[in-house]
Amino acid sequence: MDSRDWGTFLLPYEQAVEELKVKFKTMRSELKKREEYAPIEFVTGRVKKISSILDKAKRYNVALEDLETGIEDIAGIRIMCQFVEDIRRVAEYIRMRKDLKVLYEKDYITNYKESGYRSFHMIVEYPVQTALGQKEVLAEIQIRTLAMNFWATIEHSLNYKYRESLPEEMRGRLKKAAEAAFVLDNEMSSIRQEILVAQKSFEDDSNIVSST
Ligand code: 0O2
Repeated sequence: MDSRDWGTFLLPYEQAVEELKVKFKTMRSELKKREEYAPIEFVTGRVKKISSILDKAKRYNVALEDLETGIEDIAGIRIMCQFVEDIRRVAEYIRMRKDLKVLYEKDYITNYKESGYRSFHMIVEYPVQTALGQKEVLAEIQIRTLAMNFWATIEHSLNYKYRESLPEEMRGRLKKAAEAAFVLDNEMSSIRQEILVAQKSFEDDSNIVSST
């Protein structure tokens, strides 16, 4: 493929990323208006770099003419949540949508990766309306907490810088850092839970006082 072919090949993916970003940002504002806090903190999206597509195709033995079906994360959306329990809720909202089809899910939170990576992935089929008609594209939606995102962003940039040559000791420390992020997530959830319980009992007490 020359650069012009790549340009047209990536067009529907760029459209899918732009549209899905708008849709999930809209979901965030809607939920924020309905409730006191939104389970979505922020949303980002990207189209995979050509060099990464080629790297992955080589790793998975995918021929250039099979990229559309063989590489599922050319279009990528990332949804960041405050709390671990928000992730399941957001995943459920996505399953209920009529504008995309969830093909399968990868739960790297329960089954975290060897590196320590945690995130919930959903591979979806999304129809884009192009000038030439409807085209189904695959997209990967990653749902994670702010702490999981903090870890993954730094680990990704260190791995990218040092490629495969990251010393074993560093990998071990990164894995420990991922555990620390997970402990932090659990502690934040537990603090929140206690605040909610205290709030509820405070509200119940004031209801009793006002009704007497
Ligand atoms: P980019 O293009 O740089 O954003 P793979 O993990 O890629 O060999 P698989 O099973 O297809 O194979 O992975 P999956 O589940 O589709 O996940 C791929 C994406 O998940 C990665 O994209 C990352 O965004 C994220 N990810 C997976 N494992 C790790 C990890 O150990 N550390 C970090 N930081 N991120 C991970 P790319 O390919 O890196 O994408």
